[in-house]
Amino acid sequence: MIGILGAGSLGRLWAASLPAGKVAFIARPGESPGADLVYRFRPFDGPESTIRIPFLRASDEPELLLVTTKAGDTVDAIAGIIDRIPQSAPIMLFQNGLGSQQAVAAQWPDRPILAASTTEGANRPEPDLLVHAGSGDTWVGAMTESARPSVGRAVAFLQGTGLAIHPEPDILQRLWQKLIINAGINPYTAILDCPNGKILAASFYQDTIDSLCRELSVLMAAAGQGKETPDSLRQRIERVARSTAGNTSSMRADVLLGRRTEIDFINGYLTRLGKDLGIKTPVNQMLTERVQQLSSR
Ligand code: KPL
Repeated sequence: MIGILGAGSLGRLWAASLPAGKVAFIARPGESPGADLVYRFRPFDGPESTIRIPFLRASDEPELLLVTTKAGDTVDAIAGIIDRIPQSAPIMLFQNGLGSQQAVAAQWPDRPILAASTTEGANRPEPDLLVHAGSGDTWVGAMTESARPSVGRAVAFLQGTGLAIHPEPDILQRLWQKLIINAGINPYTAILDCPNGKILAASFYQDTIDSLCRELSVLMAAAGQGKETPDSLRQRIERVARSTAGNTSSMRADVLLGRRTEIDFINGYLTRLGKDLGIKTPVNQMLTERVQQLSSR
């Protein structure tokens, strides 16, 4: 049995892709789901179907936990249900950005804590409709040395789902690569209230992106994540902005829906890291504050 904590788009995508009867959502304390979670699933290719996923019963012992909550909810959400998870079950974290994964690993150092980085695209245009918009890859690696032996077991559980999953010896590096892209696209789309591709022609973006990429390049090197020039980071960010030009980023979507954004785990994480390492990060800080103001309105 695989338990899933967080019934958003990604949690529902994994639930729909795993064999029926092998997966259950985990209710948070205070939630008392009477019935199964039922939703329509529109796969990448193929006909739409109805998915019915039960909630974990008191007698069920998950062998693997997938955590698909928002970054800011993760520690509290896990704390609420950790007593139901056997000590040996790998806990796989799917959060965007960085900071929440380290917080979980620090809070439960004796648990096998893994992190995943995924390029699967899923969204919910209606509350009970899940669309698998783009098929991608998911990489899984250990957040701590002691979790390394659990990676193979966790990956094996998720193989055969139709979603491509791979073990990753250096998951932190993958999370950093994604962080750079998110740091250079998401706040601009939220502040400018536009799809990803439209940021490129905006003067606010053009006036600040080079300074942002200089900060990212210095932070990456100081964090032991290798040397990349500001120019090559900018090119990477712009390639993704162009290839996802019509997308509404997750951060813009959060602002539009009045939800808390993940800015504290993207540019906010980079700002905190800069403070810890004595590196100035005025552009990351400005972007963080501007997005925080948007979502507090
Ligand atoms: O990951 C994304 C996000 O929206 O969070 C990008 C790559 C910007 C695609 O929209």
